[in-house]
Amino acid sequence: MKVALITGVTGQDGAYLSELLLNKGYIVHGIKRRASSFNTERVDHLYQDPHEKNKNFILHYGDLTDSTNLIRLIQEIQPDEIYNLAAMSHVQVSFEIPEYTGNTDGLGTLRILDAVRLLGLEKKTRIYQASTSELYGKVQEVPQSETTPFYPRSPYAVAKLYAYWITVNYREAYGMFACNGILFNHESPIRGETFVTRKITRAVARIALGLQDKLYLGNLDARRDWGHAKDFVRAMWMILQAEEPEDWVIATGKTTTVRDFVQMAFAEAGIEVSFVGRGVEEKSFVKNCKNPDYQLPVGKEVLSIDPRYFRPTEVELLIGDATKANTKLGWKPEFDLMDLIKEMVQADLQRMLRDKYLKGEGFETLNYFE
Ligand code: NDP
Ligand code: GDR
Repeated sequence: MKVALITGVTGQDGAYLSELLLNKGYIVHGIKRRASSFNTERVDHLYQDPHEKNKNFILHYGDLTDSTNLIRLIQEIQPDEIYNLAAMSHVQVSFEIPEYTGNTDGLGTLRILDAVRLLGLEKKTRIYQASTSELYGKVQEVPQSETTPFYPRSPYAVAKLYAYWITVNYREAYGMFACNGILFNHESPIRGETFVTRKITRAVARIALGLQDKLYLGNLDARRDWGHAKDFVRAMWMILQAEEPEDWVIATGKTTTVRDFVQMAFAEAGIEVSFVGRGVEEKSFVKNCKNPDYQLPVGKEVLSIDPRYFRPTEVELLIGDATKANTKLGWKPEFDLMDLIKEMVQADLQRMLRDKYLKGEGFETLNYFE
C-alpha cells in the first residue's frame, strides 16, 4: 500500500485528492491546522474513528511555518508521496498579509523539501508542489505554457515563484523527484466562498431565494481558464506517477470573463441578466426570470461594482496550453465550464434552501458578502 502525505488536506483540493488516493488504495495522512472552531468540514465524510485500528485516513496537527513539526511528521509517516497543497491561497488577501504569505507559501515549501533531504528520503519520497498560473501574472504571451516567462503580480504569486524555483533547485541539486504542477484556476461546489466563482454561485442561489439583495464584485473584465477541481487533482497524481520529475501546465485551454461567468451562473438558475454601464458604474439587472418560485421582478438590480475588490495589481488574462500534459501524461479534463457551473449553482441552491428553511424557523444563518 502506498502512503501519501497531503498538506492543506482541509482545503478544496486536499479533500478531492484524499478521496482520489483512498479510492486507489493509498493510506492517506493529512496535515490540518489547529483552529478555534472546526475546519475539517470538507473531509468529515472521510473521517474515521481515531480509536479504530487499521485506519487509512489519518489527520495530524501541523503547520507549514513549523519546521520541527514537519520533520517529525515526515519521519513518522515515511511517505512515498507528498502533495504540498497548503497555502494562504487568496491572491487579494496576500496584499494584506504579505509576510505570512511568504512564510507559508514560499518558505513552507522549502521546509518540506529540506525535511525530506534531512531525513535521507530523497530517493523514496516524491514531492508535488502546488504551483499556479498566477506565476504568469502580467501577460507575456498567450496561451501560457511551461516555457512562458513568469511575471508575478501579488505577494501570493511572488511567494509561489520562490516555491517553484526551490522545487526545481532541490530536484537538480539532490536528484529528488520533485515536480511543479502549474495549475490554472479550478473550482467546485466546495470552493472557498470568497473566490469569485463560488461567491457568484452562492449569491445567485441566495438572490433567487430572497436571502440576499445583490452581489458586489470587482473587476468583471478579468479572464480566467476555469476547470473542475476533480480533473485537476487527478493531474496531480499523474504528475507523480510519471517516469521523470518535470514541471507541467494543467489547464482547459479556454478562457472566460468574470462577467460571462456571472451571466452563465444566473442562467443556470433560470434568470436572464443584462449588464449596463462601464467601470465602477457597471450594474446588472434581471431581464427575465423563468422560474415562478423566484420572485425577481424584471429590472431588479442584482449586481454592483465595489472598488474594494479591485486589486493593487491585477492578472488580466489567463489561458493555459496543457499540450505537454495532454500528450505525455495522457491527461484531459472531463468537465467543461457549463458542467462546472451547473454543479456549483445546483449545490448552492440546495444549501440555500436549507438556510431559507432555517431562517423561516427563526434560526440565524451565515450572512456575509465578501
Ligand atoms: P484552499 O485555500 O482551499 O486550501 C488551502 C489549504 O492550506 C487549507 O487546508 C488550509 O488550512 C491550508 N493552510 C493554509 N495555511 C497553512 C499553514 N500555514 N500551514 C498548514 N496548512 C495551511 O486552496 P485550494 O485547495 O484551492 O488550493 C490548493 C493549493 O493549490 C494551494 O497551494 C493553492 O495556492 C494552489 N493552487 C490552487 C488553485 C485553484 O484554482 N484552486 C490553482 C493553482 C494553485 P485551513 O483549512 O485551516 O485554512
Ligand atoms: P484568483 O481567483 O485570484 O485567480 O486566484 P479569484 O477567484 O479570487 O479571482 C479571479 C478573478 O476575479 C476577479 N474578481 C474577484 N475576485 C474575488 N475573489 N472577489 C471578487 O469580488 C471579485 N470580483 C472580481 C479577481 O480580480 C480576479 O481577476 C485563484 C486562487 O485559487 C489561487 O490560489 C490560485 O493560484 C489561482 O486561482 C490560479
